[in-house]
Amino acid sequence: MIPNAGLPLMGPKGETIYPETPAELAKELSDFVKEFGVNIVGGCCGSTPEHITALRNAIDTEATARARARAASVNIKSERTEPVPQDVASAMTATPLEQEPRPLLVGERINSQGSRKIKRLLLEDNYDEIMLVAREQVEGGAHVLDVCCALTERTDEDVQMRELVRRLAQSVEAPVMIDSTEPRVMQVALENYPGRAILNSVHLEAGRAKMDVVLPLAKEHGAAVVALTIDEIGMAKTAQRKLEVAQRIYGIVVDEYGIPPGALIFDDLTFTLATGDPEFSASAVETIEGIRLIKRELPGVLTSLGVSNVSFGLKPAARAALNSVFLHHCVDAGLDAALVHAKEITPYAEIEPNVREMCDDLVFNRRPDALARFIEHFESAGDTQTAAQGDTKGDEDLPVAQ
Ligand code: THG
Repeated sequence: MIPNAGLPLMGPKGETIYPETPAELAKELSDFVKEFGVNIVGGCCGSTPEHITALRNAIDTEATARARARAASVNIKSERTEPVPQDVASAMTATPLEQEPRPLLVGERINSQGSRKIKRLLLEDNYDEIMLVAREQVEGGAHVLDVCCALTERTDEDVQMRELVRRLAQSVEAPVMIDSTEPRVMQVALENYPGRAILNSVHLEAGRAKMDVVLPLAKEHGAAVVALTIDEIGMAKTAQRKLEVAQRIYGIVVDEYGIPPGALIFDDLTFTLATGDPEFSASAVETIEGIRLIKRELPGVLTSLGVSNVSFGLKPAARAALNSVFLHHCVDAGLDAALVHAKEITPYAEIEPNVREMCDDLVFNRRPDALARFIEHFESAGDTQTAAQGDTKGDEDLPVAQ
């Protein structure tokens, strides 16, 4: 509610007078906050800095009262108990994090560590061409764009990130996901992005210290947050451990910082199935079950995955098939968002039944020779099935070490 400071009156010289005092406006509006749980208040015509100061003071009192009531587990009248679905936003549009149908597709290509082409363009400060990659992804179906510009060759990640989010805000509709390990880079991005972004990511790898730096930024800017299921012991590998780490993170993000559960997105991590390492042969199943557990035990939160990780090291055609099949099963388990190369995702039903079955064998770890059969199939298929190959030429098609 953003009302005038009372109904305007005409003064003796014909001037407009708004009669409500700061105290009156503050009282009126804070009553709406207290009684009806109104979330946004402000002043319109006739309100002065004094009106807003009085309002702020009244609301702060109310916020403190609510926090006390919450701590004492008193359910005050206006407190909402149902998780509220959250949107993210660019300068042009709002995008629900909960897409119907799922998942929210997050374009993965603007990534200095996941694309040789982007790495080269960033080294050249060629932002115009990066914007073309951005638009191409949106045309290919991406709802949100992940943006990572970390480079070992440069020390100005914050400067490049600022330039990227400013340009993205002007030239693409899709909101951004800020992919950085540096809180300073996240801060610069949030301060320069005229929308509601997603931060990618927080975790507990070195304890909670970093979360205590990043979460206040998320709170200040209203950002949504991706949280990886990593703690001091390392990356959680079983579904149960993924849930345990997620529960601990939930306690910090939602209970302590008051970030809504609908703006907390758990990435329960997936590893490549391409190595044949027995330690990881059940990793995709654990990831799928982790998604199911997190969705069941932590109502209102969302889940996300860097889907392409599952196929690192395989040939492009094999990757496209495996990524698509894996994504399908994750979505079945409740996955809400997926970092993908949107245009290379093939609907499950359109994948050849024998390929689908080989992918299922590999994903669900159903037979010891699953990887060998899968690789063999794509070796013999040669390069005729490379419809989903990268969009670059020469060595830019080669895998990038992560
Ligand atoms: N979770 C979260 N964020 C993430 C990841 C995750 N961000 C980074 C990454 N993982 C997701 N992004 C990518 C980007 C590219 C690729 C995979 C994941 C990729 N690139 C090709 C390669 O390396 O072979 C293409 C290389 C090229 O074009 O040069 O596969 O898991 N929260």
